[in-house]
Amino acid sequence: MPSARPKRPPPAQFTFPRNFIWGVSAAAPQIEGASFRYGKGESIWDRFATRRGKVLNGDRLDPACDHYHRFVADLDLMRDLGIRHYRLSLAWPRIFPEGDGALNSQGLDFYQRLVDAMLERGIKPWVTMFHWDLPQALEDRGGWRSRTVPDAFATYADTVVRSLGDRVKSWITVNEIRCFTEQAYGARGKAPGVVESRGIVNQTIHNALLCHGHGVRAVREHGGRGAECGLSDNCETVIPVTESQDDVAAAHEYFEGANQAVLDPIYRGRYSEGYLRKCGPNRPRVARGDFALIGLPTDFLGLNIYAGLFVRRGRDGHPELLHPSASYPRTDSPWLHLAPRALYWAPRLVADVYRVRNLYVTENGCGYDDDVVRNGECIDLHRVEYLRSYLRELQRGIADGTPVRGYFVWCFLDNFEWTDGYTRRFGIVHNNFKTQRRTPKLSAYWYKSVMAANRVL
Ligand code: BGP
Repeated sequence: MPSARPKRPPPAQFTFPRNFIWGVSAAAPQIEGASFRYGKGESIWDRFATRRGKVLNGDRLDPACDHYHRFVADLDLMRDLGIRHYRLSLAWPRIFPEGDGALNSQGLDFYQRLVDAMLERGIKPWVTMFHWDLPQALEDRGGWRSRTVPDAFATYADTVVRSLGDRVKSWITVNEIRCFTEQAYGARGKAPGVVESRGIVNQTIHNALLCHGHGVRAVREHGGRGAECGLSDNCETVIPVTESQDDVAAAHEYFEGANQAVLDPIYRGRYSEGYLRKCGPNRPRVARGDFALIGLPTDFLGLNIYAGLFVRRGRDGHPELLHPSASYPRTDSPWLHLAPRALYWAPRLVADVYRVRNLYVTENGCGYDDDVVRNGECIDLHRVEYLRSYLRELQRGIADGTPVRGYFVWCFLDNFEWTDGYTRRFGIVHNNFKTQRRTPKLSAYWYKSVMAANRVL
């Protein structure tokens, strides 16, 4: 006899959990413009961009998307696209032009107005305290090599949390430590673009970790009720070539080894023996109390995930890295080959290795140079397919139990894409940099429908 009870329909395929957070990301130096106005101080990126050959076509950070003057219209557009969560960053040199010392109240005012305008439109702010725009004045005093930066950051973090903490409840301390340390002091690709000894590079990482700790401390001290915080990390994203037990175990081992410098101090309150052995005489100088600060408990971990490293169990029994061939599909960013399974494996490995219970994908997206507006439309099919294939893997991970609570597309608007200037477009909204006209791309409308359905369509 068939039961009389009506059966509940199975959950629709590719559905995300209830209350899943959908959002978009951006960063102050990439969109605001007004680099030298309203009391803002120079950042290391403002300076770096003036150096010959550093940024494609000699592009500067001004006017970028002129978001400083156009934020009201940009937030209206966000609201119209159904965006309810926006990850933005604060420009440190807009608030403390010299990094420490005198406060520029116009800078704080700007962010007060911006956050108020977001809340009026039902958009929740997720605020990153630092997204690479170190005040140049601090670089002149040693930059990330020196503890001057964490000391100054402590005051900066206290100041921003005190002044915005009644309205901002989700804080991200710093964005992608390895990018503004290793790639900036150990390679010439990111500001300030100098090559220092390994010992100095390791010290820049340690000093960045101290800033993260101060960010957490500031949120605990001044954030008020319901305040949450975490880091946005660009850990090495490792993908087992096959999902056999052996390859998964190899990926696990590789992941642990590759991400110790940043995640061990934060989650385990120390550098691992293996890391210190690898550093040898170049190990960072650690002062008393550093790990207590760096290891302060956080509420979540943000992951910025784009490409992935393919690993298998090698013949010698060790994890073996496999390199994509020249014709492996890529975006227009040479480093960004397509690896949708990164969105399955990176959160899963982080959660397993470091026992993280709340994860957010704080960035995921792709850059192309040929997003053009024709007849009022920008048909970015490549981006729709990229996002769709990655999100399916994210959903698969969540269905398998990985605790990912939300996802933010990088990025809302085409913007100043660091050394790629205005050439590389990552936005779901097209920006014409001559007229500052915004045109939502096909991917923006597609993402709107995904957010509304809470499901990959
Ligand atoms: C991340 C940054 C973003 C964004 C993105 C694209 O590392 O946090 O700010 O720029 O990558 O990267 P890129 O400009 O290096 O292509």
